[in-house]
Amino acid sequence: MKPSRRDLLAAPLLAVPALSACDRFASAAPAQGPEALPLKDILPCPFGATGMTWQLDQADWIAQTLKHCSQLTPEWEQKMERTLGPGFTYDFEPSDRVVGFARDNGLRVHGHTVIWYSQGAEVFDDATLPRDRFAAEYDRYISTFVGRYKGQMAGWDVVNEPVAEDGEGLRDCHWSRALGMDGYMVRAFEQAKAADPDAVLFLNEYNLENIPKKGATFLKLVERLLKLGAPIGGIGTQSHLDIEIPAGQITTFMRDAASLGLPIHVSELDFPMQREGRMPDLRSVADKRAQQVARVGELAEAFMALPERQRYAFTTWGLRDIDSWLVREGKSSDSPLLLDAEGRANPAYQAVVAAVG
Ligand code: 9MR
Repeated sequence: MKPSRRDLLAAPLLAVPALSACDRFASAAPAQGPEALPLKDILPCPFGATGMTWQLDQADWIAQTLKHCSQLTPEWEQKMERTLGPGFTYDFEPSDRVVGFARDNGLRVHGHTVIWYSQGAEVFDDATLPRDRFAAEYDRYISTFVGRYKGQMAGWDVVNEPVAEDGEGLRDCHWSRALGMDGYMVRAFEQAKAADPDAVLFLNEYNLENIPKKGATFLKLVERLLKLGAPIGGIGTQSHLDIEIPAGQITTFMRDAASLGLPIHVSELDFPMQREGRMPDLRSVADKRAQQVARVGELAEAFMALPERQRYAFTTWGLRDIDSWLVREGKSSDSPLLLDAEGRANPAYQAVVAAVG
């Protein structure tokens, strides 16, 4: 006979009469890490994480953010999917809220992101919009948006993810089709520079450490754009780390990047133990954890070894595991960030602290 709902609800209490309520909860809880001292006090550079409007109403997120962070990156509010409406109308209100929160609490803000291949195609339709209107609206968007926060932003991801997925060349997109492959990027940097001359302007990309060819294509692109006169002021390496890459690969990329002499931003660090689309990993949790800690430690060491003027900031994409897009979207549940749900130190936190020395 199928148990009734009433039976099921009563069952746990009947099954474990010898355990107190406390014991039962304790056995289900994961091992807790040690207390995490404020990262902004430990790191020799700004420590950043992301913020979104709904988090501004959460007391625990605010407390942890103010404890650890000296910089904030809006995770979503500054993307065209939020800021740009039909007919080239703008709505910067959510962006204003995140920037205002940071300003009121003494955090510097890193803007993310102005021009991104994955955004804006519905309004900037390169098939129907005359080329001169496209170019005029492109300029107006960048100068209006960046100019709105003139003097308030530490830096901006002006162009995000321009390199092809596998690192073979650059991405074809509505921007490149209308304004030219290098042309759309040079133009975006020029517009941003004119709108806020003091902000550090970044070219931001992912998988640079994970796929050496992509790292090389990206650095060649930076060099070429600089020669073309683009006022690029910094390199953003998102560092959504693949913890399985060989030891040394991260260090090599960081050294190659550093040779350009620009400030570097570890801009979106996270490090899931199981990556989407991979075969299930049958190694023990301890083995995977050791691999995760080793790669995060390598990244932190390579970054901390940079000259001070090249360490723009060290930013994780979310502060605690529960703030991670990977956890929110069900892509990871295995501590992809430095702090656990309660703000205690995950093993990777210790690796970052050790890298500081
Ligand atoms: O974490 C972000 C998620 O909440 C958004 O839905 C998504 C689309 O706007 O973007 C995520 O952040 C991405 C970032 O902007 C660029 N690099 C990859 C990040 C993770 O997908």
